[in-house]
Amino acid sequence: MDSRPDLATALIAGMAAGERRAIARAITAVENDWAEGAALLRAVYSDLGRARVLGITGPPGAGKSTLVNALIGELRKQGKRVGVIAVDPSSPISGGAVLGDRIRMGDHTADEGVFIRSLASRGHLGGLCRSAARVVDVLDAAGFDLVILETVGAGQSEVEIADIAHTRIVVCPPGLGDDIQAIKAGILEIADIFVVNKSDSPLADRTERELLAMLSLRAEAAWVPPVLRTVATTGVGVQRLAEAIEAHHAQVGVDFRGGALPRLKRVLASLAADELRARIVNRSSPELEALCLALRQGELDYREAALRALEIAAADRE
Ligand SMILES: Nc1nc2c(ncn2[C@@H]2O[C@H](COP(=O)(O)OP(=O)(O)OP(=O)(O)O)[C@@H](O)[C@H]2O)c(=O)[nH]1
Ligand SMILES: [Mg+2]
Repeated sequence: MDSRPDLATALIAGMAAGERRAIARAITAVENDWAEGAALLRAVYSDLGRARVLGITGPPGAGKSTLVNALIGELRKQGKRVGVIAVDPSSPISGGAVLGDRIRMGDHTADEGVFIRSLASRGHLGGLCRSAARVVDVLDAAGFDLVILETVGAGQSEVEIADIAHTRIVVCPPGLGDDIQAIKAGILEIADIFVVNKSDSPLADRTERELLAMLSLRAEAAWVPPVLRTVATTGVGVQRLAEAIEAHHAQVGVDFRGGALPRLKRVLASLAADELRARIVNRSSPELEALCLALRQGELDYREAALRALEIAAADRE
């Protein structure tokens, strides 16, 4: 008899009781595509969608983790339970040490209402977007009111991960100079709230002005992203940030799963792309190898070869 569904049942019960070990184990199971992970997600699926997902992204060292740490303090004051997923962090939240796959948070380690997990992008089975989406589901099922997703950088994968979030916060530290242009091209368009963190720096005024100037070029919309100043290390401005998150939530609504079709389509495209990449890159197939040779010898152009690779991967249902 397969005992894995039983294990999933035990994990769900443990999660409902707020047991950290059960939550950690469930996350590991879904991350690694274990059978009990799949059983667990199937079992909880109809209960999902209660947690609000907050995406926090921005360049390395912008102060995202410090801000998350401060924000958790604010949310805990309101009695909310908070899950945090830090994607590929180069520096740990609140200056703690990365211990295995967990990050120790200086201020909130002992708090039962807070759960923090890091997700490494390197060497990961499947794609990061899929992992992040599944871990969000586990924390949602575990009853966290808010799940915060911290991602680094301004690349496409951050935009994809940010699509999972209901409210997207882009952290812009002062003194980015021309880098703000690079951010502009990607994540500026997806921001619901801008935060000029490290606003104890004299360069913060300029960054704020630049962001406001960029925003003035945006088309009129029901929600105008605010530009907020914070000093994450001291907590200045964090209460206003929590209020802005609440305001965005009230304006945009909670029905994310049913309500935002274009966004869900993008999430689906990322998930499909992850799956496709895994099939093409990780599996050995004589057909794919022949295709690579044909491409190298100029018998096919890239687009033809890519379309052929799609067909081969689609037929691969291992
Ligand atoms: N002066 C000042 N320093 C800050 C502020 N917020 C964060 N820092 C410092 O900036 C450094 C980077 O902070 P992190 O919170 O690790 O930044 P991060 O964006 O999470 O970094 P990565 O996850 O590595 O991309 C740390 O030394 C923080 O103490 C702030 O508001 N003012
Ligand atoms: Mg960080």
